[in-house]
Amino acid sequence: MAASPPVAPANRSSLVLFLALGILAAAAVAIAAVVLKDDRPPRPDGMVWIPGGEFVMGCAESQDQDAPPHKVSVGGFWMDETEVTNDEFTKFVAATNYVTVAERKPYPNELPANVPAANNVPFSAVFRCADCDAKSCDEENSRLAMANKPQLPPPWWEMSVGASWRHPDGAKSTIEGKGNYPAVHLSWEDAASYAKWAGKRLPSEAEWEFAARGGLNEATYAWGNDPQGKDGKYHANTYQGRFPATVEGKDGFAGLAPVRSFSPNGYGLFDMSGNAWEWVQDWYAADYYQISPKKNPTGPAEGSAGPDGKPQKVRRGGSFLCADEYCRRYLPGTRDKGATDDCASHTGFRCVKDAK
Ligand SMILES: [Ca+2]
Repeated sequence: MAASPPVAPANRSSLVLFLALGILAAAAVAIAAVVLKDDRPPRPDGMVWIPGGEFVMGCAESQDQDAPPHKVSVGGFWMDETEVTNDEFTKFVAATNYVTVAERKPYPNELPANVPAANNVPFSAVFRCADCDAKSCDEENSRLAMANKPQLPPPWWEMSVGASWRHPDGAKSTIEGKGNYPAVHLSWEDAASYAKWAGKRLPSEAEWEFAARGGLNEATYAWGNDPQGKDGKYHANTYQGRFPATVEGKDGFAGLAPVRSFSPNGYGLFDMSGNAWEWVQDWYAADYYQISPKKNPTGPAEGSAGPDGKPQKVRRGGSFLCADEYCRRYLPGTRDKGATDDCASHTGFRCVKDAK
């Protein structure tokens, strides 16, 4: 039987070269793994990393609750790229059978003596306006405030029976085909319940504003200093036209828009200006910016009372109803507030998550 032929010298040197290249390639992979090592956990789905840092919080053009602008720093955190959508909120409700505040009877235990039983039905506030006049509403409320009397709710809010996140424009409307729209008619209580279920939390007010500015410290808008609509460019879903009666929709939307309809800010976040208001964790006090700590402020210990006597939480970012002539609270340094059971067709939220 013939012996196996010896390996030819030429084949032997090819083998050595092949082995050497293999060792070099393995070393390169090992070095790259060390150099590119990232201590952060993997990116949670639908969230972006907000690096944290120092910024000027508040609004330079404001004289009241948004003043004075003051330096604040926050740590890094993950934040939802978009407002929580109808598809996302549907998953939460399917998993938990959660019933939102807008879907509950307002007086579950005991009716006040002046409320007929037939009126104890779930409702929420829907923006509805045929011939409202913002100027006369403001004038009337100024007169009532001067007389030390309770102010009237603006006439463009209809207390709509059956309106909820499932029926955003009233009982007969649906969210069919609107899975990628922000979920609205959600109270602070609803937002906090969702966040807990999702293993997330609501942002502090300072975290929210740091994120909204997208790294453009002290810019007027979340996208820089060019006003909304300059040269026909729209950066956010706000209100064009004579508020509240004549909506022109020049930005492409007369009402809510699907999330991601406008360009993201510098951190990759969508709709931090406009579209839907977003609840944050902090209680509200009008004078908080005068006494806020500089590092990771988390708001006052309790909320100041609103018109109905209930303590209020902060909400941020403005909505599709922000009109320059009436309300510029889509600016990143401005604020609004409401009781923990307030719900309306322009309010939703988004969540954040700590890096563990
Ligand atoms: Ca928003």
